[in-house]
Amino acid sequence: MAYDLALGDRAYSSWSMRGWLLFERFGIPYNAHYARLSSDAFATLIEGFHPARTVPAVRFPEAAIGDSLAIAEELATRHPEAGIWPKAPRARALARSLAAEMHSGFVALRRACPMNLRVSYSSFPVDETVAADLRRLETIWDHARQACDSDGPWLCGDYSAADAFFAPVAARIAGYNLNVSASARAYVEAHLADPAFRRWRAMGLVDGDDRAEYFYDNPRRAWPGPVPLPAGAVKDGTPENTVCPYSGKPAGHLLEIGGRIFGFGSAFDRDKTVADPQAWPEFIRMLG
Ligand SMILES: N[C@@H](CCC(=O)N[C@@H](CS)C(=O)NCC(=O)O)C(=O)O
Repeated sequence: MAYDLALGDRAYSSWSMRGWLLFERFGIPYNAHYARLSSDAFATLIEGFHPARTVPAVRFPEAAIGDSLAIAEELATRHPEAGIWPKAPRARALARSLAAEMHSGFVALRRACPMNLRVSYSSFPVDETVAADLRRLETIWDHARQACDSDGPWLCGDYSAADAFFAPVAARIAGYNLNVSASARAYVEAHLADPAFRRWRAMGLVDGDDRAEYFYDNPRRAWPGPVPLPAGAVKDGTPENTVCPYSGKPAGHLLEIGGRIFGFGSAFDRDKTVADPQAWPEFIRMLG
């Protein structure tokens, strides 16, 4: 069964990103319901998940709940096969501790550098409290990787909820070009290249107007993650496909890539694909 999942602005809502990654990254079925933060639509959406009052929120058959850490634990209990927490006791204990520290900590970093997936600054000076948060991240990330003998990119072996919890931190380090060690930067790069992260960001780039309060006047640079394949929305042309690869709806909204035309069931599905074509397995399969 698919759970109803309430989420906010993809570009700015770091807790929504964590919640969504828990479903998307671990193959747990969901129906996503989005509303922009502080909108009337958000108030209506969250009312439907009472008593939750923030996103992410999930409707389980017995109760609706908010709070990303509670959602992670509840999903892990309901779906033990999904691998939300590592199986090995040491890795599992550390992954839980990492997610909890993220959930309750790093206040200076979170305040000074709100997540904004639409921009990257070439320089963003930070004070010593933010620098201390960055040093703490380096310490716990290095410790986890060593203690868990992680030979891949993630903290405690395979991707776990701990990594989902740090994905928005990786986005902040990338977006604000924050100074971290080589090993921390490699971990950030793994997030930026992760297809699920890229899908969330691609949606965040196209799901509404910029919110000025999340932007600073600092000099900007290109987003430091993988460079998307060049693609664009077009009005005219005959698509190679007849139905949308995501929704199965008629392929009426057109995209051009490398001289080829493909159609999608909505402008949003087309635009999220334009934003990062390689992030979408259904589209890549169609592209051949
Ligand atoms: N501790 C919560 C924090 C969730 C949270 O603060 N979500 C924000 C969006 S990033 C929200 O829903 N804000 C709307 C509001 O406060 O009205 C969690 O882990 O999920």
